[in-house]
Amino acid sequence: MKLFTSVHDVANVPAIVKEALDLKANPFAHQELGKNKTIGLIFLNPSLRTRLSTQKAALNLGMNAIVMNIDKEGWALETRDGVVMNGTAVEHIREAAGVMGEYCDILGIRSFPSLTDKEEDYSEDIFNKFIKYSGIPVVSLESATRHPLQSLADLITIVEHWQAAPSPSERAGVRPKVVLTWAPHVKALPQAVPNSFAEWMCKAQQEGMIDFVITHPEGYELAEQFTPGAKITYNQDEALTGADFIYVKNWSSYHDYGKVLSDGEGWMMTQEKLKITNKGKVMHCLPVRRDLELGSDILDSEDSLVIKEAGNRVWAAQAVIKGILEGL
Ligand code: AN0
Ligand code: CP
Repeated sequence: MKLFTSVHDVANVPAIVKEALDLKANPFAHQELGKNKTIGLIFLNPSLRTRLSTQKAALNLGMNAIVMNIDKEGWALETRDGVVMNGTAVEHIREAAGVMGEYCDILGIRSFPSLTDKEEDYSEDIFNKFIKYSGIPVVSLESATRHPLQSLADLITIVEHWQAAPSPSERAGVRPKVVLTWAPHVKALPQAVPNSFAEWMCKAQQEGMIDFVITHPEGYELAEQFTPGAKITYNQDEALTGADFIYVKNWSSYHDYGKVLSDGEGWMMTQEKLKITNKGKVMHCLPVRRDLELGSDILDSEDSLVIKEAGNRVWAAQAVIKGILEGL
């Protein structure tokens, strides 16, 4: 693997899920693979999970990991071409990325969207410039439109919990129903997490691993390229009926780009709503706003997988970095 920007960079999705679960069972089996290799983790935005889990994954593979919060600690970057740099930007992305390529064997980049310019965000201009000018393999730590390490960890979590409980024989040959449900938020958030989750779940559905349903209020339709084969409904109750995994996430509007269209009254996930599911387990990528997106009655209960899900970020990152190291 030379790049990890979306599910399309993965040749075999069930195989990478299995690889991640094997790494979880045996984390230090490949410590020689990363010896004397360096991964640079560059954050243009805040992070807790992605930063710590990816660093830990690299260390488990014997790599050196260097981390930079470039938004706070680096020179202000100019990302546009053809501009005279007589403003506040000190350094151009061409030089900054080129230099990172000199120091590292693999680069991880987090770069959120502006949510003001849909065309620019969806062209992945900044992320693609890091790929172009660093000249080394790049892993997405969440780009403007996708968060593939999160989505892989989500799929790992679904597969592992479906296989394990309540009894493997009962579930043999049965596909879990996975529901992505929009939730309220006070801020305009990117579509990256739901785009990416949908893209991975649609692929998992094609592979016969799950059945996938998306529910959201009118106006929050995701870009169609991310949802091939998904069932999409405005009726949350209909979506939740019989659900085995409920993935809760807010996102801002794609069509009315970056806008919060309503306060989302009634869309928060609660224990009461779980009653119509199939003893559904609740997931969220975190960070989560308690009692706004998701009820604390769920977060503090056995129905929540959010901590285990975040734990699986390590194995997702380790499987991806291992795949890239093998191709170096
Ligand atoms: C970000 C988002 O929704 O993309 C990061 C999630 C991993 N969330 C927030 O900004 C709260
Ligand atoms: N889920 C996730 O990516 O969390 P962070 O933003 O804290 O990295």
